[in-house]
Amino acid sequence: MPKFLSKQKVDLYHEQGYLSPIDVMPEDEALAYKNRLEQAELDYPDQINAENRNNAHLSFACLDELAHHPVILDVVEDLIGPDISLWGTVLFIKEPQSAGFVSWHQDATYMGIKPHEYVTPWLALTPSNRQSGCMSMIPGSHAGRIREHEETFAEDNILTRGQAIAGVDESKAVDLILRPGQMSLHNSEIIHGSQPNCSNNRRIGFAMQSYMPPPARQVLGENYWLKIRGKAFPGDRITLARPRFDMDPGGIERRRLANDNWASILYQGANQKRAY
Ligand SMILES: O=C(O)CCC(=O)C(=O)O
Repeated sequence: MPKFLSKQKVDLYHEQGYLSPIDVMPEDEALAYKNRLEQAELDYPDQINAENRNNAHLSFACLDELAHHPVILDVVEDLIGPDISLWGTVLFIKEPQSAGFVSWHQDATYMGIKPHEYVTPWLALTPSNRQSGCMSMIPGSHAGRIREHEETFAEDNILTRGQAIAGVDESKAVDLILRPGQMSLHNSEIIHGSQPNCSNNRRIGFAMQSYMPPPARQVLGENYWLKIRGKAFPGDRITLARPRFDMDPGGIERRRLANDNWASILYQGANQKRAY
């Protein structure tokens, strides 16, 4: 019995490889989270910035709360079942009138996790639309295989390796337009990307990348996951923990551990490395 989604919506997610939009919270609540995040950026600029954008939920309470939001988790449970761990999070912030973009890619390519049955919710804290550089998906593209990615390391490409799939039929792309407080969810193999932010507002998205069901296993790097709901997974090596408050020293250390592990996974075999 689904907790939040209808059976039709669950089927639609599996058919097209994504689901959007889903109402998570009212706009004023999303604005309150945005304000807390922006205060944290002001108070700890070296801890949250374009280069230090990964796994901030391990040391900042507002992001930890979002990663445990009951609506997000009920939707995730409808898609992957009741035993859920979180691999990590990424703050995808595009500043007003900025050139940063995300090339067509499939998340599963460099995550070192098998099988690929995991899901990424992307929560908007500001309007995400064509002008501000929302995500676009190629419906059904998860049903094939992992495509070849060229590692461009292009300056304005905000992916780790600037990895890009060539020859995507862009006429099939669907824009995921979200108001603050809405989320999309996408499958780890779907081809997706986003354009620069041409608006005068920040485009802030919080990607919970990704929630894992028990069959998922880290086959590259260490198995550092945060237990979220249900039973622990057999073989979990280090279970990360929630921060007790912003900049909890234990949380900072666990974030460092998780980020170092990510870097060793995401850049494995790459001939260049960036700061994120
Ligand atoms: O925020 C973006 O524009 C891209 C995010 C993305 O690629 C992802 O969440 O997998």
